[in-house]
Amino acid sequence: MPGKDNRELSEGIKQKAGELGFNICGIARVRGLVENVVRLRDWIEAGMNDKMAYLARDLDKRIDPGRVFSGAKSLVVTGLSYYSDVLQRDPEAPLLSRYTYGADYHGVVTGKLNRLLEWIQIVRPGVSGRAFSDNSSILEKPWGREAGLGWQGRHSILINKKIGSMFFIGILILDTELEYDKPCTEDYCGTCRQCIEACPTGAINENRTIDARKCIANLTIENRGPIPAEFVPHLGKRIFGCDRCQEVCPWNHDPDVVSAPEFTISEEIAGMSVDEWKSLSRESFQRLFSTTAISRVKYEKLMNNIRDALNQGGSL
Ligand code: B12
Ligand code: SF4
Ligand code: SF4
Repeated sequence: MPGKDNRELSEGIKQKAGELGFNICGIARVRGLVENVVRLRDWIEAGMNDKMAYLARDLDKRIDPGRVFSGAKSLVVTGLSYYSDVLQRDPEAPLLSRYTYGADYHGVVTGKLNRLLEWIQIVRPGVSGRAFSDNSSILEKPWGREAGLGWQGRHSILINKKIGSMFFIGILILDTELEYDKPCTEDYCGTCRQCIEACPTGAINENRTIDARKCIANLTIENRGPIPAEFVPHLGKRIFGCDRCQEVCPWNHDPDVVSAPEFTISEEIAGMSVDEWKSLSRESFQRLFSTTAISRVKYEKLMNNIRDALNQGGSL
């Protein structure tokens, strides 16, 4: 396929991605991200993946999407913002992390990517692709950097200069050549260390990785067991995920962004009081959260988190 067609298609993909609601989109050539191997292996050997065993498996696949999808040539990397000014109203209520507001992002992002793929297949028949968003162990943040979308801050999250860091990464792997963006090689953190200083549990390592054994996001979601007693006093009312390192980041203070309407918090959840959270029934849990990312944990885990975060002791 001549270069001009690749350029036109790449421009068309970015335009279509914008029409589908994605805030940012970049394109990278498939390769093995070998520069990540040492850091990744050290992280796993130190046990920093905690109980997320899948992160330690098939490292060759983790760094090379060519081993995940045969014939892979290009990666379209997208960002969909979940930044919102509308937050929970009761300042005493247990805190949800903002990425849980609204619909479960896995389906929203991959749904949009599949529509983008259908459009690509009309323009260039015969192309195959696969959509991912946090449903594989592909190194999504390094791919965001590779596609020119931004840099990984000291808190390890991908930051874009325009929209900050509160966005989901989506990846569409394609078996066709495209025109590629320049990787982001800059570091716009400068001398700032606010996220490291603000992290309630000291989970941020100096080499821009996170010790998941200490991270509240892991302790309240992925780690299905009880939260170790030493971390309970540091939860600060958080019951599902944690936004602290992103909230203090200057790049999130005034992002130039309109977040996806799918991620607006519902009136009912936004208005829940401490007592309503404490007495949340299994039925209400199902009704309120079955279509959100909170359905990732069982009712019992959420109730234990609520108990820990409110520091009540005993069981709910
Ligand atoms: C495991 C995981 C977690 C774990 C571990 C977090 C972590 N930072 O590793 C836990 C459960 C703690 C977690 C928490 C959160 N997560 Co999470 N998580 C993932 C997941 C599945 C894998 C990340 C991973 O591989 N970690 C292992 C480490 C070692 O890899 P890494 O962080 O990518 O860093 C590597 C390189 O970047 C490199 N590196 C860093 N800087 C530099 C510089 C140079 C020069 C080089 C060579 C390398 C390098 O070092 C590492 C080794 O290669 C990804 C989805 C995916 N498949 O990628 C989502 C993902 C990273 N999570 C996401 C989100 C939203 C969150 C939370 C904000 C949710 C919340 N509010 O609670 C928090 C943020 C906590 C934090 N500060 O990171 C988003 C981030 C979006 C973005 N804008 O970047 C992702 C991309 C999911 C998605 N599709 O949107 N998460
Ligand atoms: S999400 Fe919270 S606990 Fe995890 S690194 Fe960021 S501030 Fe620390
Ligand atoms: S808080 Fe500062 S150091 Fe941390 S990611 Fe943001 S700019 Fe970088």
